[in-house]
Parts: sequence; structure tokens; C-alpha cells
Amino acid sequence: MPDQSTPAARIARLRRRIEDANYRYYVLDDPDIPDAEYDRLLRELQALEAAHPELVTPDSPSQRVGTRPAGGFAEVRHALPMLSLGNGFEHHEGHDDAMRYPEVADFVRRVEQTLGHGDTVYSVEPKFDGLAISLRYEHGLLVQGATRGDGSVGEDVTANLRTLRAIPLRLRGDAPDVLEVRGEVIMPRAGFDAFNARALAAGEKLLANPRNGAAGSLRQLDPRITARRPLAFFAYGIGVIEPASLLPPTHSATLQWLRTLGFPVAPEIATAQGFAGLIAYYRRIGAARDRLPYGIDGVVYKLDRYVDQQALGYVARAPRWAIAHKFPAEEQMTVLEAIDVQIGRTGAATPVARLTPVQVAGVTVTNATLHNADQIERLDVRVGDTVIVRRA
Ligand code: D41
Repeated sequence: MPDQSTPAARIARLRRRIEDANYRYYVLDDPDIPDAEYDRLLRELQALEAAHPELVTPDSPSQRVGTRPAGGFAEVRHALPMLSLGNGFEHHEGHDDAMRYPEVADFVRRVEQTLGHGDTVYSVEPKFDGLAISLRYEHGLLVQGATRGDGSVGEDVTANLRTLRAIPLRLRGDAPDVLEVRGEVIMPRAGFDAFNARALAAGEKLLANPRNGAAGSLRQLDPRITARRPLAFFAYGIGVIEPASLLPPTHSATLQWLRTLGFPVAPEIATAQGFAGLIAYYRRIGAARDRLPYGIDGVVYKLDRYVDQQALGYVARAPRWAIAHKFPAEEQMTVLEAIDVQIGRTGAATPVARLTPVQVAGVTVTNATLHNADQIERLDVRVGDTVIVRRA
């Protein structure tokens, strides 16, 4: 039995309870205490630490929000570069899947040619529409968090990333000497909607979309602002690991291991075999896209076995063993070419925007109803403007 009579013992117990609650909520997606109870535990911890400042440690759940705004963000050179992903798209003129998804078919062909066999196993994952980051842990403690930047050099946003409860300040269980975890910071849909509803009511600036919301939140100089933003995190891989012998033999086993260390891993991640398996996953996730609590812009296929990844190698800064398969864009920029007025059967006048044709969510859009003259005035839209067309 831990000694509950000392403040040190009570503090240790509170920290473990709060860390477990975070793990249950963000990693297992199975919360075990109500928000109010969580807040009460955190307040009790804060009060005890205020009374015993010598007991405060940097990995305490009370230490997520630093108080000092930073002067700017230092550059971080990634110990291992953060690679980019090649893309595949949907081609509507295709008559079979190999023609509809030629980049994916080429990718699979190269993989099978290089390995000398078919029925290859892939890790298949949602492609989050967020901001890629890298988290560095030394002896189990979070020491640095950086944006991807250009892949070689990013920005040190440690103070901001520490405010995300989905990001562990300390690894659970046996920690490697060094571990870099790569993943995406996102703003889930519900949080985005709630944020904008409040901003609208307060007459404040709205976030353009969840991706901008995530990126803008991490760029705040004051971590207290980041702390109030509804951000989440999902791990998608690792960088440096020491000792390297701790690395499991496959990507999918690595993601399972990251979960045990305390990192959220997307529940939709699975494994699939061969071209047909990849396309079945693409369709399954595409069909569920609108029901997911976060925005995704496609899926990612990765050769699962690390020895197979090595055999495929890299082109420029992109692995030949992975590819992003993008969904048709739900948002597209185009140019307003003219505004015509349509007179309906009832005699009502409806202005219609004539647009340079663009593909949005798989259909070609050439017109958009502007509803009425008030709307045009309010939006201040003029011929020649670049406009954003969004699937609704
Ligand atoms: O969800 C994502 N956005 C995601 C991004 C993902 N699930 N996996 C990814 N895997 C990689 C490699 C294979 C290169 C390690 C990625 C990214 N890269 C990535 N994110 C931003 C640039 C590249």
C-alpha cells in the first residue's frame, strides 16, 4: 500500500489516476471517469503542488500549460527526415479498378515485382487532414515536439504540443532510450463546430476549416491559447529509436506497440492484401468518411514488413513502399466567370454563379446558386474573384 499520509504519495497517486484517465479517453476511446471528476483530480493535484513546489516535476499533468509566451519558434533539424507521400487519385474515365486508380496499380505492380511475389500485406490507414509533427522522448520523457516543416527542418512547438492531453508527457511501461513518434495533430469536427459556434456568437474570427484550425493552433506563441483549442493527435509511425532492437518487425506491430506506450492510434487502421484489398479498404473508408469524427482526405497504404520496405527504398524524399490514395476533393478553388439571373416559374429572381469548371467530390461543378441579391452583397462577390466551392 502506498503511503497516503504524505503529500508526495497523494501527488503520485493523483498523477497516475489522471494519466490513466487520459489513456482511457484518448487511446482506448473508453473513458472511465466523468469530466467533472477529472477536473476535480487535476485541481487537487494543482493545489497540492502549489503547497509543495519542490514536488513539481515537468511530466506532471499539471504542467501541460506553460505560462510564458515564447518569443518565436526555434528551428529543429529532424534527426531522421520526415518523408513525403506520393499520391494516387480517382480517375473517372476508368472502366476497371486498375484504370480508375492507375497510380495505386503502378505502386502495387512495383512492390510485387521488387519482392517477387503477390498477396503482399499492407498497413492501411486513414489519411488525416491535419498537421504532421514529430515527438521526441528520451528515457520516457517528452523532450521535444516539432512540426514537419519541409521534412528536414521544422519548428519547435514543444510548449504548444504539451498542452494536448492526447500526447503523453511520459511513456507508459518500459521506454526506449530514445523514441521519435510521428503523427498528425487534427481538430476533430465536433470541436471545430463548437469553436466556430462560440467564435460566431462572440463576433470573433472563424476558423476556415479543421486543418487550418489545427495548424493555426500550433502556431500560437502563447500555449494558453493552444490549450483552449480542441486538438487531437494520432500516431502514424516512428523516426529514431534506440536501441533499434526494440523495433517490431512490421509497421502494424509498431502501431500496436505505440498504443501500449500511450499514443492514440486511429481505430480504422487495418491490414489488407494485394491491390483488391487496398481498393476494398479505400471504398470502405470512403463510404464511412462522413460518419467519422474527423476530416480525412484519403487513405494511406504502407508495406507492412520493414524488410520489404527496405527492399523498395526511396525516390527523392518519398518512400516507394507507401502511397496516399486521395478521395475526390470536397473543396476546390475556381474563378467566378459571370453572374446570371434566372427567373423561376414563380417569377422569383435567383442569381447563379457561372464558374470555371472544377471537380468537386467527383462531380464537375460549373454553376452555383447565390440565393439572392442580399447574399451577393454580403459576400461581396464579383466577377473575376477566386472562390472556394465546397460540397454540401
Ligand atoms: O494520416 C496521415 N496524414 C498520414 C501521413 C499517415 N497516416 N501516414 C503517413 N505516413 C508517412 C510516411 C509513410 C512517409 C512515413 C503520413 C505521412 N508520411 C506524411 N504526413 C505529412 C507528410 C507525410
